[in-house]
Amino acid sequence: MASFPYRCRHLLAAMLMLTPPCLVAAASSVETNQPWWKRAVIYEVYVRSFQDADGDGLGDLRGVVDRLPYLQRLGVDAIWLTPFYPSPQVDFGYDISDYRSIDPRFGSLANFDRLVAEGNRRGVRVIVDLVLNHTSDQHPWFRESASSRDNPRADWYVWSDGVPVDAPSVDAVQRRFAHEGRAPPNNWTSGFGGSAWEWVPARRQFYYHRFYRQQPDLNWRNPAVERAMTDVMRFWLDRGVAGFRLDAVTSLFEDPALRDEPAAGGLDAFGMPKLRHVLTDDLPEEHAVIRRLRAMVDRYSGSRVLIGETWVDGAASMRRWYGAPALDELQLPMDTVLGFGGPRYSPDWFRRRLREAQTGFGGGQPLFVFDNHDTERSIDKFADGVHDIAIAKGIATILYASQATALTYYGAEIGMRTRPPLRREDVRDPIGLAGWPQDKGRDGERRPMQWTAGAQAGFTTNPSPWLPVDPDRARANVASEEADPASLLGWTKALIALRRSEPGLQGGTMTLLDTVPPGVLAWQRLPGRGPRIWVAINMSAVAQDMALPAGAKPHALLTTEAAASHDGRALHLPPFAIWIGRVG
Ligand code: TEU
Repeated sequence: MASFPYRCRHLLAAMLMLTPPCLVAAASSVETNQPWWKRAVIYEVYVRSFQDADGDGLGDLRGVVDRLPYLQRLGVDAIWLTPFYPSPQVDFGYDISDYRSIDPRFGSLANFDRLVAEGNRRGVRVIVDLVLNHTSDQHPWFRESASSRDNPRADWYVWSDGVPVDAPSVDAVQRRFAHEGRAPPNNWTSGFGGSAWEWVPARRQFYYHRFYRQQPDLNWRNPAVERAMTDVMRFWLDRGVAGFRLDAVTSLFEDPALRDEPAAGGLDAFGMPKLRHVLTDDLPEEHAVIRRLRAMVDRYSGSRVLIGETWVDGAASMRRWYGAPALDELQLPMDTVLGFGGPRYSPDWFRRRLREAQTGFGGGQPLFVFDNHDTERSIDKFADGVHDIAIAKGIATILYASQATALTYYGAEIGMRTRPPLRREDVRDPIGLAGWPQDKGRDGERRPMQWTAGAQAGFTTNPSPWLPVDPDRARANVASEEADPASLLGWTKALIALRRSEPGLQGGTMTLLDTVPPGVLAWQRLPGRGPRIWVAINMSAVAQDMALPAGAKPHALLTTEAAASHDGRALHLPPFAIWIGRVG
């Protein structure tokens, strides 16, 4: 079990909360019958940016092995590794050209096996990212498929003859993407710029790509594709992975009739009409495939887990991704609405969404996530410029003290900031090149991990890392925050330790509290056994008093340095303070 960063020696001091964030209770870990992933903390390692062990300026698998002790200290149960497979790196590994190997830039299969073994020794499981929706255009499957209309893999991707360029259905936008007298078959757009259709002269046909043109979509209506991908999954399961994070999993299928999608109004960052993706995303055909993949994974021992990148817009769709009520599809579809949909740091939004996750997911286990390699870091999204760290502590509290599996992203625990490039010539992410200046791409949230305040932040010895380290490393880095219990890292460690040790934060039920002062988000955790817990977050810049239940015997477990306290009848919450405790 992770060691606690600090303890309160005297109960009185603890009750008065005069000290920095203070962990009072240190009960030993509670045994539960739940599968490991239900109470897990999962940590996304963006491999390119985490730790460079060989000095080439790019993170690698040996680097991750070197940092396992840190992850263990933090209390991480599993890491999700972003793609490390051989790849042309057009989309930094999400364009895979060989699913059963390691790109030499990141290491070797021997390095991978060592990471799994060392990780297991330290209680850190390894989850791999798997891209089922598309391959690289350099994958042998696609090269073969693109070579003619009658090769053995001719039907492995989504091909179309298109339509005559002068057909009445063809609009001006489609006409721009015409070749040899043929226009794309419909108005579908790529999420990464331009038409979703790319012409291949050898076949005199277009192929569909939801993402870059170098990422052709596989044809999941072809059972051979499913068989091939199932074999890939077995390959990694046999090597000991704890599960998969399934990339873009909601877009495996497209409308077989290739009908136009309705316009959503306006233009995207690349100048294409915005569409409602009702015919290329979240189609019902998906679910039979996911059920079969889940059944296969379930035949392995050790509760292997399927995590889904599920950008869907509400609980009804989430229930389908769990396969409710049977719960025979993804164990952990990401709740992207809670984590990425919120407008600002205010209780109403979170109260509604947390309640929805508790009651609206058909019994599925929520997976909360606020940060990843595709989106602005949550600290920048919610910060007010004055109370940034206090706000980040509030987000961490929602993540770790609610009844959900927690998914975090490297650097969130130290308050790393989003730092997009200032000049177009510095951009590495092709989205930023195509979308500049409206969309600067995703480099900003992918900067090297800040281990120290040193020249290359302890990430690499190379003077030119693949993305420059952020000057903010002097303020936010592991070395200084590990030494400071009042830091964001100190708070995060204490939260995770409490989550592991306190029965009230494991299992049981979670109820949002409605009778709270303005600006306060609070909930109750009621375990099967043991005292109930209250978690109260003052999200406002005004001090608030919150009444305790009659007869409560409040006992603080963890509070921020803002000296949240109680007098037996009410919690006193200074601006942005957080109080977690037993209320009897
Ligand atoms: O992202 C899928 C996804 O929906 C993205 O389009 C996301 O909305 C976008 O990156 C925001 O700018 C996954 C991966 O997480 C992403 O890194 C890949 O680029 C993408 O799939 C293609 O594989």
